[in-house]
Amino acid sequence: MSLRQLGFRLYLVTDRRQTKGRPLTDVIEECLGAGLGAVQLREKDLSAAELLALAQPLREQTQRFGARLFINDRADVALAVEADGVQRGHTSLPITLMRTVVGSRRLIGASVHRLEEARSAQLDGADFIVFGPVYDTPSKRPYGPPQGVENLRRVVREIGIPVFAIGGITLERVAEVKTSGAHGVAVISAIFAAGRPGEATKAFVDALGSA
Ligand code: TZP
Repeated sequence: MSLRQLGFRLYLVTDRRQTKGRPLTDVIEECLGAGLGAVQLREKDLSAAELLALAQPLREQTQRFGARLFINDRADVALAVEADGVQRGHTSLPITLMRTVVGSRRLIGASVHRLEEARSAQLDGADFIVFGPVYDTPSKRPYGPPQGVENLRRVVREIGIPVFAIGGITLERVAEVKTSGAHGVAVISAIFAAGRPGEATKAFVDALGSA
């Protein structure tokens, strides 16, 4: 998987509780219209059937805009909706077995918190890494202190596959994140909690540059 093939630098991770009462699909539609290149459906409390009910419209929307769709953890749901890939977390199937399930045509993103985990994910065949939390973010305090930009820089230096920074990413921090050489950023609240998610998306896309 070359950097060119991945095709996105902004990776929007869903949290349907942060949409200010709007349907998730409305917010996603607005963001896709503003140039969003990839969405990860991450609603960990939902059953497979409930996830499927959200994933189906997201598949239709992302396809219409030529954007990628990833499903967090659930390789079965990813296959069911013909998503572009799956995002692996710490309690997911091991990457090698996930690959057996999703095949070589779908992408596997690996969420990691440390350099050693990033190394193993790459060895096991992940297509890209999501590393964090880089900055302090209320939703991730259970994972301990933020990793910081220096650790992000180390991961980027050692890892050949694209690295996305996650955790407390704001528009103002994009310039600092870019100094690490990270391929892109993964974001929840900076877009979902924005007054106008579409405008926030456009600002991120412009700041990140073309994929
Ligand atoms: N993984 C590491 S930090 C995080 C996840 C899912 C939450 C990121 O949320 P925000 O609002 O973009 O800081």
